[in-house]
Amino acid sequence: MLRLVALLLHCVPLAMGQYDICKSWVTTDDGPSWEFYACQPKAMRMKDYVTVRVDPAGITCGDPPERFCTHENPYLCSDECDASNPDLAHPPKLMFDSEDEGLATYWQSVTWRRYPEPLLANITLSWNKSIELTDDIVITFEYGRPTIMMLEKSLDNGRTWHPYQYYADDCMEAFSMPARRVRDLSTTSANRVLCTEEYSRWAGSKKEKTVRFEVRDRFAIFAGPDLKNMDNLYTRLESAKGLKDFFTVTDLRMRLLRPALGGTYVQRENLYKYFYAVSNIEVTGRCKCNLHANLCTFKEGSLQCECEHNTTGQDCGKCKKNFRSRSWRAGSYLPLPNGSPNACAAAGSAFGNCECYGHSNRCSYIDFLNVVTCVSCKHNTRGQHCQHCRLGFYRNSSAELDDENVCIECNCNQIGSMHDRCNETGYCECREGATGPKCDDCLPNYYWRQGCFPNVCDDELLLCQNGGTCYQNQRCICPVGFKGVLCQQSRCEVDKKDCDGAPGAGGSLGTVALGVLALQLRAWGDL
Ligand SMILES: *[C@@H]1O[C@H](CO)[C@@H](O)[C@H](O)[C@H]1NC(C)=O
Ligand SMILES: *[C@@H]1O[C@H](CO)[C@@H](O)[C@H](O)[C@H]1NC(C)=O
Ligand SMILES: *[C@@H]1O[C@H](CO)[C@@H](O)[C@H](O)[C@H]1NC(C)=O
Ligand SMILES: *[C@@H]1O[C@H](CO)[C@@H](O)[C@H](O)[C@H]1NC(C)=O
Ligand SMILES: *[C@@H]1O[C@H](CO)[C@@H](O)[C@H](O)[C@H]1NC(C)=O
Ligand SMILES: [Ca+2]
Repeated sequence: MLRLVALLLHCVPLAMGQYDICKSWVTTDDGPSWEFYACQPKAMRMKDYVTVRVDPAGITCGDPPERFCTHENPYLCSDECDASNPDLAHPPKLMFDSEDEGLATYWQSVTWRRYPEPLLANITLSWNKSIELTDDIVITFEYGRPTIMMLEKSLDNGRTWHPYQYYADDCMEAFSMPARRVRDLSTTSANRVLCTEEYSRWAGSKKEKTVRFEVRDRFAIFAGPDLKNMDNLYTRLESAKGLKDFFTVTDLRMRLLRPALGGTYVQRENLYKYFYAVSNIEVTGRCKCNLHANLCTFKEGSLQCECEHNTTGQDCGKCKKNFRSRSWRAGSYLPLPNGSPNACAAAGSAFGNCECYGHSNRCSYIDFLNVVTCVSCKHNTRGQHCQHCRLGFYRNSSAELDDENVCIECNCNQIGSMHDRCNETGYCECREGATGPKCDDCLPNYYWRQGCFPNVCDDELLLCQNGGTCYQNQRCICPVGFKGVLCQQSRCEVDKKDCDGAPGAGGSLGTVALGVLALQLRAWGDL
C-alpha cells in the first residue's frame, strides 16, 4: 500500500493529462472518421533504460581490495571494498537499482591515495534515444557530495558534448564563473548554463546528499511555482528558440572533479576518507517523439516511439513510405489545448499523383504540358518530383530519395576542374594535369601552382645539370656560371665576358672551386 501511494505521488506531477491521445474516432456530419491530435508519451523513470559507463578504467574500488573510512569516522578505516565479494563490491549498476530494503547500495570510486593528483571520474549515461526531461535530475551521494563537479549532455548519441551545469563550493575559483541560482533566472535566460554553489558545500554527509539539475525550477519560470500553468510552458516551448532542445538529451555525463572534503582542507595523512559514492541517479523524462506518438517501448535494447500520423523512425522524425506528399513536420503544442498533429499525407492525395519526396510542400499544374510538378524543390533537388539533384550536386547513394541529405555538393576544385558538375559518384572532370575526385591533386610529373603545370625539373628524368638544384619542380636554381632551364648552358659559352675572373675553366671544376671558397669563407667567419 505504501508503495502504491509512493507510486501515485511519483506520477502526479507527470500526468498532466494533456496531449496523451493521438487520435479519436469522431462522428461528424459526413459520418464517422478519425480526428488527429498532437500527442506525447508519458514521463518515465529513465534510469530503467540506460546504459552506463564509468571512466577511467580502474576508478571503481575493490580491484585490488582497499580500505576506506568516512568523514564522520575518519580514524576507523575498517570498511572494505572488494570487487570479488558481492557483499563488499560497489559496481556501477548499484546507481540504478531500486532501494526498497532501506539500505543504500552504491557505486564507489577508489580513494584519493594519489593525492595531489586530482581524483577524476566520469559517469556517462546513454539512452541511444532522445529524451525530453520532465523533472529534476537527482544524483544521490553517500558520504558527501563532490566539492567540484560538472554535468554535460549530448544530443547526438555522444558524438558531441556540451556543458549543462557547473557545481562547486566556490564557482569563481573552480570555473571562473559567478555563482547563480536557477530560481533567479528569468524568461529570457531559462536555458542558461550556470554554476551553482547550492549542492557542493559541506553540510554533513548524512544531511544533504543530493545534487540536482533543476528542471522544475526552470519550468516554473513559465508555468508558475506549482507548474499550474502548463499551457504557458507549452506555448513557450513551441516559440522560444532552443528551449525545447535545452531539455532534450541522448546522453548525460557527470564529471566528478573533486570529492567531498568534510568541510576542511585535504588531510594528507588520511586519504582513505576521500572518494565518490553514488547510490542513485534519478532521471525523469519522456521519449522525444516529435508529438507523433503517445507510446514509447523498449525494443532490442533501445527505446523507440510507436509512431502515429503515418510517421516513422526512432523519434517519428520522418514520413512513412508513400506518405511523403509534403515535408515531414513535428507536431505542435499549439493551438491549445489539442495542438496540431501535422500528420504526413499520402502521396496522391492532392493533384492526382504528385510525390515530391518531402522536398517541396507545393505542387503546380502546368497547363500547356498537362503535368503536375513540384514547386521550389528544397535540399538541392530538382525535377518534376524533386527526384534529381541540382547541377553541382550528386546523389548520396546511402540516402533514400526523401532524405534531406540526398544531394551532396560536388565541391570540384575551381582551378583544377573543367566545371562544377560531377558524375554520380562525385568525380569532377579535371583539366590537363589535374587528378583526384575533386581535381585538387596533380598527376605525377605535374606540380600545383594555381592549377597543375608540367614539372620543369625533378629527381629522375629532368635533373638539373651542373650542380643546379630543383626548386619545387618549378625551376632549377643554377650555380654561378650556368644558365638554361636545366642549367645546362655554361654562361661563358654564351657570353665570353662571363668567363672573366671565373677560376678554372671547366664547368664542374668551377663549382667545386666555389664550394671550397665558401667553406674557407665560413671558417674565417668562425674565427
Ligand atoms: C571525462 O570526459 C571528458 C569529456 O567530456 C574528457 O575530456 C575527460 O578526459 C574524461 N575524464 C576521464 C577521467 O575519463
Ligand atoms: C540504437 O538504436 C537504433 C534504433 O533503434 C538501433 O538500430 C541501434 O542498434 C541502437 N544502437 C545501440 C548501440 O544500441
Ligand atoms: C495514415 O494512413 C492510413 C492508411 O494507411 C490512414 O487510414 C490514416 O488516416 C492515416 N493517418 C493520418 C494521421 O493521416
Ligand atoms: C548521405 O546520407 C546519409 C544518410 O542520411 C548521411 O548520414 C550522410 O551524412 C550523407 N553523406 C553526405 C556526404 O552528406
Ligand atoms: C565517375 O568518374 C570516375 C573517374 O572518372 C570513374 O571511376 C567512375 O566510375 C565514374 N562513375 C560513374 C558512375 O560513372
Ligand atoms: Ca542504489
